[in-house]
Amino acid sequence: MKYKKFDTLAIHAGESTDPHTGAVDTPIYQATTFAYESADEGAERFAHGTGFVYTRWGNPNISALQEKIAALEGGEACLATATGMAAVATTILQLVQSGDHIVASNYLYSATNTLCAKYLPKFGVQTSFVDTSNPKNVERTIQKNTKLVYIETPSNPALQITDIKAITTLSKQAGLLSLIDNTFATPFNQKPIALGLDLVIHSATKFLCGHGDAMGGAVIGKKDLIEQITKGMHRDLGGVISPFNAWLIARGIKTLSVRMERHNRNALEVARFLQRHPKVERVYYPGLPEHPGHEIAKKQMVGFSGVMSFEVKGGYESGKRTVNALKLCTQAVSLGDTRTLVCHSASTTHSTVTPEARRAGGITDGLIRLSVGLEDPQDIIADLDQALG
Ligand code: LCS
Repeated sequence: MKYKKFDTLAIHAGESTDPHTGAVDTPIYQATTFAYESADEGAERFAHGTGFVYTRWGNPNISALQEKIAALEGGEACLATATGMAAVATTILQLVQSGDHIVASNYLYSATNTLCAKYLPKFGVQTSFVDTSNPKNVERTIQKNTKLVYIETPSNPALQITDIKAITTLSKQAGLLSLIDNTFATPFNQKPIALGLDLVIHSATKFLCGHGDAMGGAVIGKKDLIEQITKGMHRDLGGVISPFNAWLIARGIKTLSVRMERHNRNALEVARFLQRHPKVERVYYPGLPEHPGHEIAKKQMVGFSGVMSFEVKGGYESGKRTVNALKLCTQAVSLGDTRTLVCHSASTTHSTVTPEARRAGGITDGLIRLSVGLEDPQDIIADLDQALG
């Protein structure tokens, strides 16, 4: 029987009972290489990809994770990678060639921005960064040699919202591939493939894993595109996820629904508290009606996820002082963990981005990013209150 509901798929998709022991979910196949009975069988595996050969080419735990993520995103296939950046880099490098052009959001995760702005030009690929919250900016930036459009919504760390449907429509009209980083939303809150987008990318290190204990990435889309990336750049560049990390992330995803419901609820409560606080200049959370992307977010998201940013009055020093005074919320990069993580963006995650690019991406000096965890929201609020005070 084929199950279709999200909660059921999160638990059952990709899992298989071990035929040798009856272990109910996929055991960990901590192996680099897989024996074949004869040279003919080896030749068959190499030629047609039937069975496993070498973990850089595939492994039962990686397959299990890929099947689970593809099912949740509603995509035909998925490639799981060692990190989110391995997914971003491998995908883009496979799809472009010298002379191509990319249109991208001017508020991408910092390493994705660096890849497009600093490294791709070395291979003759140029990127135009535009404010994709207005799709007209994308439309007017498309050139004859544009190959793909790359968006991130909600974006890291300032939570800008891009209209996925509008980007899909204009990409299709122009014959371009459309890509989205869906890390912040997760497939629980947002399903870009159902809105027509070609490829969905994740840092699985975040909410998909959910527990801050494994790095991973994923790209999901049509079978032929995923196969092209898998059999192309991925195998040769080698950004392969370890079987143990694939297993940990697959385990994390089993509770994705319950965790995301709680992340959504806690974050909304914390955002409302911060919005009322006299020391807070502004709160960036798409769940608040005052957010400029709220109406679009409401249209394309089930919930608004667990990450927000807020600006404290007093700029850079005040931002640092506030995070230093927190006791329950942990100062650390990353997001999507069970515990609340907090980070002063200008001095940490975005310190390598030029100040101009930072400002263009909405990252002001006093901006604090908060990944609201699964603790009791009253305890999180009390900690923020004492730190701001
Ligand atoms: N995409 C987004 C939206 C991200 O937030 C990150 C990492 C990545 C891609 C890359 O994923 P990774 O290779 O780390 O698995 N974001 C981080 C952050 O905000 N703080 O530390 C890492």
